[in-house]
Amino acid sequence: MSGKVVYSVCAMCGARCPIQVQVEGGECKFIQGNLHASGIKGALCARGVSGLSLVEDRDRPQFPMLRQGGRGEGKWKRISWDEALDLAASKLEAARIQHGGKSILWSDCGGPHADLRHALCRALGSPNYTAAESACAANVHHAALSLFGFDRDRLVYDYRRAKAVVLQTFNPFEAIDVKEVNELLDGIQSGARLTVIDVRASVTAGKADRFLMIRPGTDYALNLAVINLLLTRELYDAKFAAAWIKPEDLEALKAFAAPYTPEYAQAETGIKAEEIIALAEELAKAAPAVIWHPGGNASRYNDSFHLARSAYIINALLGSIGSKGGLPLLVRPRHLGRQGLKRFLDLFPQPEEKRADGVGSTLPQFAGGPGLLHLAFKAMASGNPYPLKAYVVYNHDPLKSYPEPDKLKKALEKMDFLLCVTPTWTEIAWQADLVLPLSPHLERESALAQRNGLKPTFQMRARCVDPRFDTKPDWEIFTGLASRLGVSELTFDSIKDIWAWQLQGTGYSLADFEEKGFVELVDKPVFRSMEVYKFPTASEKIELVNPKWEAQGLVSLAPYVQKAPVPKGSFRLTLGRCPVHTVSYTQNNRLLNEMMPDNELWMNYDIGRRMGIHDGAEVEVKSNGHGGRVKARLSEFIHPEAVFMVRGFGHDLDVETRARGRGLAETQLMPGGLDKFDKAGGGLALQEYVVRVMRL
Ligand SMILES: Nc1nc2c(c(=O)[nH]1)N[C@H]1C(S)=C(S)[C@@H](COP(=O)(O)OP(=O)(O)OC[C@H]3O[C@@H](n4cnc5c(=O)[nH]c(N)nc54)[C@H](O)[C@@H]3O)O[C@H]1N2
Ligand SMILES: Nc1nc2c(c(=O)[nH]1)N[C@H]1C(S)=C(S)[C@@H](COP(=O)(O)OP(=O)(O)OC[C@H]3O[C@@H](n4cnc5c(=O)[nH]c(N)nc54)[C@H](O)[C@@H]3O)O[C@H]1N2
Ligand code: SF4
Ligand SMILES: [Mo]
Repeated sequence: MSGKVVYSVCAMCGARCPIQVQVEGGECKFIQGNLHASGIKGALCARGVSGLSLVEDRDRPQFPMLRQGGRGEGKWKRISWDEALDLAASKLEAARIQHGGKSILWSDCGGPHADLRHALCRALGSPNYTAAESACAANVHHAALSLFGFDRDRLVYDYRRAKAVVLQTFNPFEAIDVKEVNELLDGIQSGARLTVIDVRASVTAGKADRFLMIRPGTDYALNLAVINLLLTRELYDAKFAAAWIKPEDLEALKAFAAPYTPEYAQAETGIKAEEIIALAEELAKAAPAVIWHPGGNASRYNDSFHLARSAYIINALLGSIGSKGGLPLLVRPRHLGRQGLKRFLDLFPQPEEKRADGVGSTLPQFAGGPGLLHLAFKAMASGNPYPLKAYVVYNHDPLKSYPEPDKLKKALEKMDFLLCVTPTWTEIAWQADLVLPLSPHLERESALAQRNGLKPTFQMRARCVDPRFDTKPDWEIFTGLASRLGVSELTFDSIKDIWAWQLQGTGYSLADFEEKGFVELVDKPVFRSMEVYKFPTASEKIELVNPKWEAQGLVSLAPYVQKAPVPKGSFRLTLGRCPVHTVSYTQNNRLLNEMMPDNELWMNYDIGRRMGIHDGAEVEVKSNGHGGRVKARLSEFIHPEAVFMVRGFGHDLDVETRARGRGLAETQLMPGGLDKFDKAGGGLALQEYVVRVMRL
């Protein structure tokens, strides 16, 4: 092919896979996974490919827009970038001067390219940098923190060398990260036994050696039974326990787990006791090359924090924490005696003000991390602990990804200034005072990203084609704001200057990225030794009982609370992903909309037929008087107590011409949802809803 190959990074979801794009005459002709990246193998998912259709998409915001009418009225005036950046800077400055930097709330999609933005938020003196974590993985993060003293991303999943893998509430063959999919397939090919625990037969379940269909919301009972078996049958790794678990904690765990026999779990979960015993025995044989995945999006139930803890505890009992084929420790450049990318964030002191969401103050057990956005919304509505006055939203839509959008819209009225930086229309952007249109990833560069793992890597997002409309890359927007706000440390004239600054002291230069678009700091995976390792907890061991949590009256070993059976005609609402859409981002994408324009409500075939519901028939779904209509999809392969919906549908903005009016928004089914929150884990409980389904 003529033209050139540009190496870059996908941004159609948070996985940020390395890609390569064939560019000819200023157009993207072909896109694939970066062939040099060993975990990618040239592959991309459908959403990655659909990045191409964003380029010419006229449904997206095409120039900076200033609100004219009331919030959400949709009256806009086109302004120039200079005017837009001047205005944004002056509004942020006004908030800072009148109410302090802390009055600025920032929410962001996060991810490995976020350093520059996070640094700007800090430079403004705001402690309130957040991401959608409390609707995603906060419970897993905090489970890891409470046991190991570090975040969940400090452990890697070594699928390739695993002998047994358990995926629970986790569906990686549809909730895709290309590298993870490839590594898991490699592991399976090398003989790893795969167990999938799900309420329905997902694509991942289709690849399992053992599929356990579980009653929705009862997973914790299952895990406690597995812990019980490992301890009572002495299937656990006594050497690992002696090294890393305090004897009194192990005793406490034994006593705690004693009532949770396999028979108890069978009665709760519907999974046969023999199956549970067989699983525990199989894992003990495969140990320590075992992965019991603690879950991705764990904002589901009241006990999701404890479920994630129990998964980690099972790994610890099997000795797989820190082990090859299990969950080895993350490797950073410094573990290799190398210097990582220089961080913009480190240029600014951490603001002394307390966070508006209470993380680190009224919630002292949580530290660092991206905060708890739903609690920041509470602060926005109440003005407590202090008034929030300006809200910056980057690549994220809390009006689709958090429950109770109407409540949130009301709180937004209190903002003096709402700024949205986005490549596509979002509900929140529609409410904004100022919309800054971001160039989609194929049209922009971003600051370099450091990907830690078994092979630390620096990756570069390069521009494949020039911006189509009057849009700008992220770095231009944020350095433009920085220069106007007098933040000289973040004022750069070109992306090359930014990259060169980040690379200072690393031993690499820009030329090193030409060949592949990334640089790996080592050739082979590195496994850190556990011999000399100390966990960063008070006891330097794994804290099955964590004093910080206990001091807050939060029990570390929490009893399982039985799930009541659902009444006839009612179901537990379960949610998830499909392979061709990203959260609420892609429903209006031309290619993906063609593949899947609507979501459906999965329900059990026999139950549906008994209710007189046909496959494909429209049904009414209601939760406490809230709800809407959606098509039923009858399946033999879903638990009779569950219904399941792919999330992110039900868009109603006129500007989203393809997605508008298609499917049902699951957030309609979560009345009171912003308050269903677990103080121990920080995550929302987005699946604690019983819905009624009615034939029309
Ligand atoms: N295609 C695609 N891939 C994605 C994303 C995307 O939007 N689209 N998003 C990315 C993000 S942000 C995340 S956090 C991850 C999420 O990744 P996952 O958490 O794996 O995704 P989900 O589909 O939400 O949930 C996984 C499974 O949990 C099952 N489940 C629901 N309730 C229960 C229950 O009570 N018990 C059990 N055992 N199972 C249950 C669902 O049926 C579903 O198959 O995916 C990432 N990858
Ligand atoms: N009810 C309910 N709520 C949920 C979930 C659920 O399953 N059910 N899942 C939760 C989870 S796991 C997560 S991670 C959050 C996600 O919450 P969000 O981050 O808000 O979800 P997205 O739909 O990925 O992003 C929203 C918008 O940001 C822009 N955008 C986001 N990421 C990118 C990007 O990388 N590149 C570009 N170019 N634009 C981007 C797009 O305009 C997109 O429409 O939602 C959570 N909320
Ligand atoms: S998993 Fe798919 S959408 Fe996500 S970054 Fe990779 S290719 Fe893009
Ligand atoms: Mo997520």
